[in-house]
Amino acid sequence: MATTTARPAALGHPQVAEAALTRDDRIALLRYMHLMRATEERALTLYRQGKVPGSYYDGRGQEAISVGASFALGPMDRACILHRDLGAHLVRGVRPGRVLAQFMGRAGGVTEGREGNMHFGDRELGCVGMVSMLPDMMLVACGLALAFQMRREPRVAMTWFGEGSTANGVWHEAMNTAGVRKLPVVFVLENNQFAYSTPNDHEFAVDPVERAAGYGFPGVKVDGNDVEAVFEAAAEACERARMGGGPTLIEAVTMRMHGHGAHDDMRYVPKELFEVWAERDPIERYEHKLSVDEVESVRVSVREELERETEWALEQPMPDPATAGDGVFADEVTPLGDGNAPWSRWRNG
Ligand SMILES: Cc1ncc(C[n+]2csc(CCOP(=O)(O)OP(=O)(O)O)c2C)c(N)n1
Repeated sequence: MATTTARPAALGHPQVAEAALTRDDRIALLRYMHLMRATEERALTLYRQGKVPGSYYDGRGQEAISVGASFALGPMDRACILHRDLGAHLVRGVRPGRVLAQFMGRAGGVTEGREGNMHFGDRELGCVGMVSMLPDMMLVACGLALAFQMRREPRVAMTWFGEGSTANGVWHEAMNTAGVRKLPVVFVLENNQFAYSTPNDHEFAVDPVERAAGYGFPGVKVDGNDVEAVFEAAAEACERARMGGGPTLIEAVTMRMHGHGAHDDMRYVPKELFEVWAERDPIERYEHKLSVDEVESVRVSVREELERETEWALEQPMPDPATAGDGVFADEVTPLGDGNAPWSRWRNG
């Protein structure tokens, strides 16, 4: 159960019928949120023990967004996942042990020790490794969506980013490209109130969700601490994208409950603001939707799974330095103009 990718029963390919969540779907949503939190808590402990090199970045308090949005995707869709969105990796089937091994630079990690806790993604599960914390992944998602559109495939590309990205030029380029070409792409803006230490009122004069209309597509604002609200908005956006209706910008309003990274004590966050958001914890809120027994069984199974997965991750060796170059470059170079070059299919008709 732990390693399977639960999909909402109502969501089948090629089109989304309606976003009706079953009881099992709801249990899966809670389970993935718990799994994300437990994995990140464990990663933080490993970081403090000196086992995770560099800094460490998590998505504490934002679990409903990556879990709810990615739950609306089908197996053939693609996800460009950022550093606050571990839930999306888990929903797509990445085991927590591989994530922990990844953070520790072990051979059992997703990139087999070639990277730390940022730029990883299991391509076979449709997860694209992160290029940057800023909006560059929006353009990667646009590229994927353009390929789906050209091949007439009913597939969707989804990506996440913080509200700080909306002040970066690439954000506007991606919004424009998606709007002009009506790309099957879903942009999930995680407004967690701060871009590092910069608060919302120093980031933009107009709520960025309103900008979507200026680029010719819908912008939808949802409670980012309500996993079902995020899922419903994402399912609708995916359906529109699959039907040829183009992109959607979803603004999910939330709060970053940890510092920007493990090195940041977030002393710039007003205590009262933090307390208000602590009352809106997405996991605690969602637990009220399920029975006491269901909640307890999710908690116990996640706890047990994390123990097993941590043990497995710690057993993984460091990578063999002789393999450092493996997979970094393509084994064979295809000369330009060769019939096998990816673009020649389009150019030669
Ligand atoms: C082009 C560029 N500028 C600045 C940075 C440094 N930086 C990394 S994340 C970040 C803030 C991002 O804020 P936001 O987009 O709101 O995401 P959050 O961290 O809040 O999830 C900054 C300034 C960077 N990595 N790249």
